[in-house]
Amino acid sequence: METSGIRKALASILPPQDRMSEPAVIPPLIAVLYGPNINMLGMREPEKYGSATLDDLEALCAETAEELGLAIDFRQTNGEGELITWVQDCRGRAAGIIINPAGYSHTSVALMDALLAVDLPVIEVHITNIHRREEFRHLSYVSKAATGVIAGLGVGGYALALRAMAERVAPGAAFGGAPRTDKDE
Ligand code: DHK
Repeated sequence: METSGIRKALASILPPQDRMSEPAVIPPLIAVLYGPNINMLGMREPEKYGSATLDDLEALCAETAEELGLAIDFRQTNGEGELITWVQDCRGRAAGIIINPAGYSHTSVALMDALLAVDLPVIEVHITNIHRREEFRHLSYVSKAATGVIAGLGVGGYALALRAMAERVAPGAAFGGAPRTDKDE
């Protein structure tokens, strides 16, 4: 009996979990993390941050991730400790991190250390061009742990960040490894 015949015969007698099926490719998980005051997008200084809300941003990221074959875990917090814990939780769980650390970009050595510790591709995104703004915004500690930085392109910067991330982690991508499947581990 040829292979397809064996498969059909087995499929009819074995319980579903034992059948010889094609392995399903698991989409790489990207953590999309936001720091303080990003929950106020849309009402916060719209002349700088634009009119899109956090919900709009989530919809944009979800749509772009689906198109690229990525899974995303989208979260926002105002707390530095919580943001650091979320970064730590990415180790062994996520394939990459896209982060807008907001005000913590300019103050948090601890957040930089957490991003270095997890050893994942990191893309830092700022809605505004921090280099055209006050001098205290020009330094980002997080940039020292980032693979790349996008600043000043509005919320569209997150779609660009997801595309850049897909080039690194998606199955068969330019910088990616072999696809993970449900038969791994
Ligand atoms: C957002 C913030 O909340 C500021 O603290 C940063 C960043 C800039 C942004 O442009 O997305 O300085």
